[in-house]
Formats: sequence, C-alpha cells, structure tokens
Amino acid sequence: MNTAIELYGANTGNTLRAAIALEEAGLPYTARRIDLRAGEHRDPTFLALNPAGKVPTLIDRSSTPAQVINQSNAIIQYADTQAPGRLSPAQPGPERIKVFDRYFFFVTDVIAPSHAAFFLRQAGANDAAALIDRRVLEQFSLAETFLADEFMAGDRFSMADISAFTIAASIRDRLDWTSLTHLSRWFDAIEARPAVQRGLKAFQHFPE
Ligand SMILES: N[C@@H](CCC(=O)N[C@@H](CS)C(=O)NCC(=O)O)C(=O)O
Repeated sequence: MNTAIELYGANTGNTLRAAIALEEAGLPYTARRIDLRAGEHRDPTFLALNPAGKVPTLIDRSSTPAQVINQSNAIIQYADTQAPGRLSPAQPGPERIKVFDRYFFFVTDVIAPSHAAFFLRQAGANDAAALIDRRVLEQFSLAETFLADEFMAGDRFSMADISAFTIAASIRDRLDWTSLTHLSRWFDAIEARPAVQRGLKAFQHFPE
C-alpha cells in the first residue's frame, strides 16, 4: 500500500505497540521492515531518521517537512491526535484522566523496567536483571485490580490496553495466569480484536 504514513520497524514489542495503535485508530500506513539482525538500524540512512538506531520510527509525509516520530509511545499519542476518541476519550474529564493514569502505569512502571532488565541481562548482570524482572511481574499483576472494568481504564478500549497488552505478550510465559483470572479474560479479548490481530501481523512476515 502507498500511504503518507510509513512505519519502520521489526517484529518486536515496541514496533507492534505502534502498529496496533495505528490499526486501532484506523490510520492507513505502510510497514517498512528494518532488519535488526542485518544491522539495518545502524545504517546511516536510518540513523539520519532515528539517531538512537532503534525501532519503531514513523514518518508522516503528509506535512512539510515530514513528521518523524521515534518513540512507540509518542506514535500512540500521534495516532490518538489523528483519530480523536479511538484511543482515549476525546473530551477532557475523569474518564480521559483515568486512561492516561493507567497508560502511564504500564509505560513507566512495567515497560521501562522491563527494558532495563533486558539491558542488564545482555550486559551479564543476571542477578540485577532477575530482581527487576520480579518487580516487573509484581507491578504488572496489580493490573488484575484494574479489571473490575472490562478494559484497563474503564468500559472502553484505550491506549492503556495497548501498552498493557504488548508488555503482557512479552512476559506471558512468566505470569501465573491461573491466579490472574481477570487478566486472563482481558488478554484473550484484546488478542482477538481484529485491529490488534492486524497490528500483530504487520511485521510477522519479517521474522527477527
Ligand atoms: N523507547 C523506545 C525503545 C525502542 C527499542 O528499544 N527498540 C528495540 C527493538 S524492541 C531496538 O530497536 N533495538 C535495537 C538496538 O537497540 O540496537 C520505544 O518505545 O520506541
């Protein structure tokens, strides 16, 4: 497909978070694969877009100059702005605040430490990584209490479900799903959403 929006990425959690947000917002985009194993994220052409050499990166060529976004969570905010009401309530008020409260819980208290544990493990600091990994599981499990409602932040799907789902998918093998009955029900429901399925598949034919 030829669209103004291109999403550069790989079949990894950070890219899939952005792809799911674009799908749920109903924004057409073209998936462009960056082959991490081949080191394409270190190519000068890609570094010119994203000096950190990481994916995802979104380019929206509908404006001049083109808009470049290098953080998965900023891409979620961009999708929210482009399609008001799809990823958070469009109107200011308690429901919208609740979405951001829950969304940032996953971004800062679960996803960020999970990235830190990954880095520590790669550096051989296995004890420190294990400590943070335990913390990630403990924090994520708190979300069981959020699910007195149908979704993570109330009775409507929101960006809080996107941030929660992508981290849940990456730690799913380490969670005790039998004791997390609400989370288990919620995970299956989010995974079954057509837009989530499309986002999950967007980079699937590009294995990492
Ligand atoms: N905070 C960034 C993190 C991006 C990130 O760490 N991406 C990983 C893939 S999941 C990456 O590109 N790693 C390649 C590398 O660091 O060399 C975001 O949320 O977009």
